[in-house]
Amino acid sequence: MTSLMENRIEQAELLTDRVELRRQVEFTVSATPVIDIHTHVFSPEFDGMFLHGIDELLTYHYLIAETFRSTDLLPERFWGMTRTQRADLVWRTLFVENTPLSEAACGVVSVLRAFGLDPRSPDLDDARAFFRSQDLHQHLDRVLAIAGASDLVMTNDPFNVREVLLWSDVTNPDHRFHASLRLDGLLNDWPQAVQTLGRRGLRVGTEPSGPTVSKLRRFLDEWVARMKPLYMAVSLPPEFNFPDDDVRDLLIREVVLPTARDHALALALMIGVRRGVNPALRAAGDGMGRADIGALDRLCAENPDVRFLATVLSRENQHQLCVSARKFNNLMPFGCWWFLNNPSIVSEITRERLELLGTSFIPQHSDACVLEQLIYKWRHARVIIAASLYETYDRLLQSGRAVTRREIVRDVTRMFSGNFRAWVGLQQTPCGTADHTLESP
Ligand code: RAT
Ligand code: ZN
Repeated sequence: MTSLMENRIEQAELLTDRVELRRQVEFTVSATPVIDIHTHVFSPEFDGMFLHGIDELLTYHYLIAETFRSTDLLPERFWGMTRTQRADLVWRTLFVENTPLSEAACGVVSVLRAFGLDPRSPDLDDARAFFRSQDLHQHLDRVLAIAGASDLVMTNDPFNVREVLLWSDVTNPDHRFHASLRLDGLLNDWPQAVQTLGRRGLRVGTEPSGPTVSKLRRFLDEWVARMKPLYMAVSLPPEFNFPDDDVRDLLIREVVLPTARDHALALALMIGVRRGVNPALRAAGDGMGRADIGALDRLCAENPDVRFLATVLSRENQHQLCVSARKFNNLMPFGCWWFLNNPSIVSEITRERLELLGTSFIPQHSDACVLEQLIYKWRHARVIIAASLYETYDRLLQSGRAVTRREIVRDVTRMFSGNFRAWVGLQQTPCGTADHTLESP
């Protein structure tokens, strides 16, 4: 009897009308809180590293690269300017003298509109006055609420002198901000790492042998204890290989993977960045290349007891990453990274992932460096994710199986937070998502 009734209720809830289906998907995707699993936003306790406001937004390296395409200014002149002068130049070049069509420029427009500011303003006076007048903590709450982000993961670098100093003062960071232990400093420039560690009194040999490995294991243990990271992470060049006969391979095998096992920490691999292609542009001068996904396959196959998160920077690698994830259930694809974070490519990748992996992936991370970028990165991402998901449900409907609203909520929650929580063992806290309720429009 009960199951008959349940069946009837379930039938009544089936979304068989396409217009209603689209409405429900769009609503659910826009209202479901997300865990932003990779950002460069710091919590306010990290004094000087918590970036926010219009000048930081405009001097984002994505926009700096674009500014150089529309001005003859030499990089050294640009770097000789103050932050305010740089922001003025970017505004004039990309927003006044040109139409802000690129994704990064359009993002600034979305942020300004979210606060009722004029994106056609000839100067930054009003925007600066607005951001100056905000109470920082209220502003943070407001931005997170608009972005619908319940939690953020920072990028925390134990090789960054400035950050290391701050960690000794940060005792009680905002509970919505979580750490990730970034290993670029260890894995991507070993000679430099030897020097940095030496300056901190940790003498390690240039050829990492037994004693050096023990010291490095202790070094990471200490940082794990201090940061309590949700995962460890490294960005890698397109040439990354596994196995390999270089120092990085040895460090991964002897130091990083044992640390991952000991602390039950996932390892995030971000593959495909070619640093300093044009060094004169500094952070704006990084490029990319196609990676060998076979290396990732071999890493996952050799280490079935370690969970890997992976994102790859080349569009050409995306399909193969999905196929690898079908082979290895210790591999979680995440995000549309950096140069991929454009609507056309996010749409393609998200549809490809839904088709190959169902909901067993993490569709996006923001990579935001400046607080308010969370607004546009998530607003824009949600529009594309909703469209891709609607298309997928619609195909299912045409095949003969409708979904219910409850199933949509379950699916979106899994992709926006559930997969990540399960992967890194992050419990739901009572305060984490209290503000977000899924009331139908
Ligand atoms: O995506 C970016 O904004 C890059 O500048 C990097 O931060 C990259 O995401 C990284 O984490 O190395
Ligand atoms: Zn990043």
